[in-house]
Amino acid sequence: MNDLPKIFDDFSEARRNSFIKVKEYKDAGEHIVGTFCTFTPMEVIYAAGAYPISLCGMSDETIPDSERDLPKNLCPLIKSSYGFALTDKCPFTYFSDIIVGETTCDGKKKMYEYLNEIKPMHVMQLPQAIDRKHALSVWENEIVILKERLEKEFNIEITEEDLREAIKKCNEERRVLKELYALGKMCPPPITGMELHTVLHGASFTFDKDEQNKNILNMVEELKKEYEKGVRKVEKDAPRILISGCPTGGVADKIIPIIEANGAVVVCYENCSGIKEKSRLVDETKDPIEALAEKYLNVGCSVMAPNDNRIEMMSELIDEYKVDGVIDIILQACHTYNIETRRIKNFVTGEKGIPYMSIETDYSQADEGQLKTRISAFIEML
Ligand code: BJ8
Repeated sequence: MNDLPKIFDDFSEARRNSFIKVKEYKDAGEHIVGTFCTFTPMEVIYAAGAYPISLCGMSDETIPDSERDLPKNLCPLIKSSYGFALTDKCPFTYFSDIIVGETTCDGKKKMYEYLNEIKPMHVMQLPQAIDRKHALSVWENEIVILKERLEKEFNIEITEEDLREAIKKCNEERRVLKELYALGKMCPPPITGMELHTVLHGASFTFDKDEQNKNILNMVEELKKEYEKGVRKVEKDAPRILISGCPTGGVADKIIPIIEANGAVVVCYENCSGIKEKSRLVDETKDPIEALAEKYLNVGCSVMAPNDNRIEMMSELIDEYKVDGVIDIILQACHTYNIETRRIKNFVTGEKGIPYMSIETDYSQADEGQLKTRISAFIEML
């Protein structure tokens, strides 16, 4: 039986369904930990017997409320997230026992000071470069401090065994998601970029990871079977796009359909809504704290300076996914990604020899017309 339509539906409904789930979990006495970033070592949260959930705001609905406290000229992700907390409109924030953030960009870390007035916050002090010997030990210490905070908060003890179990569980999720990403390497891929985004987005709001893994593997198998039978969702010669830059949860519905309506296909998401954190596993053979520190410190985010990890990953992905063009999405007022565009553009057009475009956007629909014109001209050129 072909389960694909149901599986796609389940993933597209995952965020909404998790609004109900989160209440059920709370009612059953479970702990919820809100998160904001790919640098958060999720394993420590699972080891504490709690459930992590992303609190990144993805709509402009609460931005006017947030602007009572925050400047207008700030990244929409930060304003939206804070606005949802301020107005109690996000059930995930509402039900979080504690929120974990990191000192990534200036906007986020300063917003956390105000968020702390609404919810208990734990801010991890992230080193801003990995080319210092002490960076790893600083991050190891921060992971220990997070562990101790969760132990105190939930009145529990997190053992080495708990951490090892959690590492295995998260690695398993990464392995399964990599099977899904790998579909994008096929020419043409058996899944559209929008479908891929829907599944990845849904997966970030799923509590039951065993169920999620089963559904994704089932989906991958079904898609391959249909492909073998000759079913094609994407034209053979569709230009293949890699999306890079800021997290795209709040702008994907605006941008990806324009890309795909113009005949191209998104084959890979390099950003935090995609493969950035998933590609590298945590070493299961090492001391768990050291292994976690190594893994998360190497996330190729633009808040790191220099950020060679992003270049290395993009280089591999462009080759593996046979990418024809890169679209770098910058959320308005995100200085680190915005400044990094020059380096990314030079690398993509120079060393990799393929076209590149950057898009600066926000959560409103105001630039939709302009985006249609620019993206269609870019794709025509490929
Ligand atoms: S690891 S990309 S999730 S910091 S909030 S930096 S868009 S101005 S989200 Fe991020 Fe972690 Fe890095 Fe990933 Fe810019 Fe906005 Fe800051 Fe942002």
